[in-house]
Amino acid sequence: RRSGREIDVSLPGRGIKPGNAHPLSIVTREVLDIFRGMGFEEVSGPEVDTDDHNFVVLNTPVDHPARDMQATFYLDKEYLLRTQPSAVWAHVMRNRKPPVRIVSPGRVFRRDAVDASHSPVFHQIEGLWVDEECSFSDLKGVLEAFLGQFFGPQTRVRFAPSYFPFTEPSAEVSIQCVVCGGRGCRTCGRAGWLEILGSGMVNPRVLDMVGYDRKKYRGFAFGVGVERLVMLKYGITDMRMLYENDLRVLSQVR
Ligand code: 2NL
Repeated sequence: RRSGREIDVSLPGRGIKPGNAHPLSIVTREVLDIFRGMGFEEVSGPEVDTDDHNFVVLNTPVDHPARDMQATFYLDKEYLLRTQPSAVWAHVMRNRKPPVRIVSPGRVFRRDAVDASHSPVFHQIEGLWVDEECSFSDLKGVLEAFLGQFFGPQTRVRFAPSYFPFTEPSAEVSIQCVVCGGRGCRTCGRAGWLEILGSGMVNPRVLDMVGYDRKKYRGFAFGVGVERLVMLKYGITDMRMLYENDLRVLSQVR
């Protein structure tokens, strides 16, 4: 009788579509759950930290060549946007004695140009286990268990020598390509293997710097890029899709 636009309460409602967590959040939780199952405790820290925590404690002093590759965002002489979540471990290790078994997720920052596989802001998860008995076989066992749970029990894992300032020896960890099964394709660059994790035995110099006795303790550490895991798990070929918040992409996940 008035405008003809009254609400017709007899019509069915429009319905509310349930939302879902962002793929980066889903995968981060999944990874943390797996490591929690192996006794790792989650520790997070600030995205702005000191040069000391981000670099010096991790055996990357001011004149170290590895600093060049990091192209870091400095806020002033002392503070910077962290380049790795393990910046928080300096606080943890200086305040507790081993055993320390922690895993740290977080946003990290590097001065990189954006393309299909690079972003100046991305996400990593790093883990650390320092104990009296903690060997390279423990490192292999823990990382194989993680990759088997994340990618499936049939996953083939490869360890190869590598270098990081904070670990010695270091190993890069690859899985057989989930796209081509190792035959060689675009995703794995015809190698048949995908590099997933960086890892190694904690450099004794890191133990010295946090006041741990290098004769009594040793440990291993690892780092994994969350974007990489998400892209492989969901078949996303351009990393920018994870930052554009396009529901046509995000609502396909779970
Ligand atoms: C990578 C490499 C890695 C670590 C991170 C670490 C931290 C401390 C001591 C020893 Cl305090 N290690 N972190 C070690 C090895 C590899 O990440 O390529 N991540 C995506």
